[in-house]
Amino acid sequence: MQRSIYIRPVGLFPAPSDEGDKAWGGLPLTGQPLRFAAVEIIERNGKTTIRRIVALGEAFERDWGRHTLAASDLLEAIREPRMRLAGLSLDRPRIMGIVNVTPDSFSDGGMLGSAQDAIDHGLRLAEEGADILDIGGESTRPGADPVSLEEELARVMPVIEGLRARTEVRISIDTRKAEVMRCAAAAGVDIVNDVSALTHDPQSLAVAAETGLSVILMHSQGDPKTMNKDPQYSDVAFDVFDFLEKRVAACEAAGIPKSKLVADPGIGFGKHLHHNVAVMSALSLYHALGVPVLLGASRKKLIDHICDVPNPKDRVPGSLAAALAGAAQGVQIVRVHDVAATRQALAVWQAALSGTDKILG
Ligand code: 7PJ
Repeated sequence: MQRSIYIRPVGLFPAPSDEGDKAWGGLPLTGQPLRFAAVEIIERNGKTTIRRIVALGEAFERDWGRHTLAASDLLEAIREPRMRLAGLSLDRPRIMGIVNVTPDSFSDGGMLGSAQDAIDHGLRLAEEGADILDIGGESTRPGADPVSLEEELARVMPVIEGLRARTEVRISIDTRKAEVMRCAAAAGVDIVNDVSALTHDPQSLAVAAETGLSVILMHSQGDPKTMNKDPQYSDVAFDVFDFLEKRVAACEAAGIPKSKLVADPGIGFGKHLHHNVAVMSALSLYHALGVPVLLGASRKKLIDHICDVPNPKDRVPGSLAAALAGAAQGVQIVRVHDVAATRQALAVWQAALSGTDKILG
């Protein structure tokens, strides 16, 4: 099912969130020290999409006819402060550091061959300022082969156990398998990160609910092996919104409250370059889902497509630009390989934006 109206906050500017709701001063965005000055209203009918930017005053005064209820729900979702995620406040951009435990992972594959290396890597990222460590044992990069349950457990469990014993930092498990979610939860992870948004494994919705953990729902089209061959969308940014909205509803129906969910448009997952940049330029749209938004663009192929950098290790500057572009649209979590560099970039961006050095803790 397709929505017929979407609302995207635009004109984001820094402001304390406790200032009251003066329309002329913009409206607060998801409880962050950011406000939005206007909204883009998108009306969609089949293949036709009409987009226009209107000032807040006009958005409120106008008669939206049959769209009125939908429009006010979306606006409410955009403004509402987000709850803490696994205890983490989301009033400033949080950094998720990537800990790959896959011999074939595309950007640091092979480097973290042993569990001890992965644990050391995770501890280093925590020291560099990661708020969350994302541990993954199944490479989901385009073209990757699936991994058996036994192999995936053998890769991730020692790393989860090792890190849990040594750091207080939140840990997420990047998996599509219900059994991995169950074992990881028992070993003390805080968050489930599923690139299939709990669609790959028929058990995963129930198991994720049973664990009581927070869940990151990522959009993807097709399976990793073939997903980037010929992805099809009617209008990618909005098709992704519709998918994520449905997955949020499915989670709520399964007993996972909205306050435990995060939405991620899934850069590079069943998307060509023009799809990826369309999604990146529309990121603030996803605040209307009413849950925190995560962006994962670190060292991804889109940076190569834009700038011709075949080696993922050379894509750090592009990754930082992507993280800042996300932060500028109010994204609450960025998933990155280069934690120290991202932290530095976000801190300077925030200081320059707000005129104070007191924002980033
Ligand atoms: C993502 C992910 C992402 C979330 C991977 C890579 C490929 N999980 N797992 N979002 N990407 N939530 O790191 O390039 O973008 S694996």
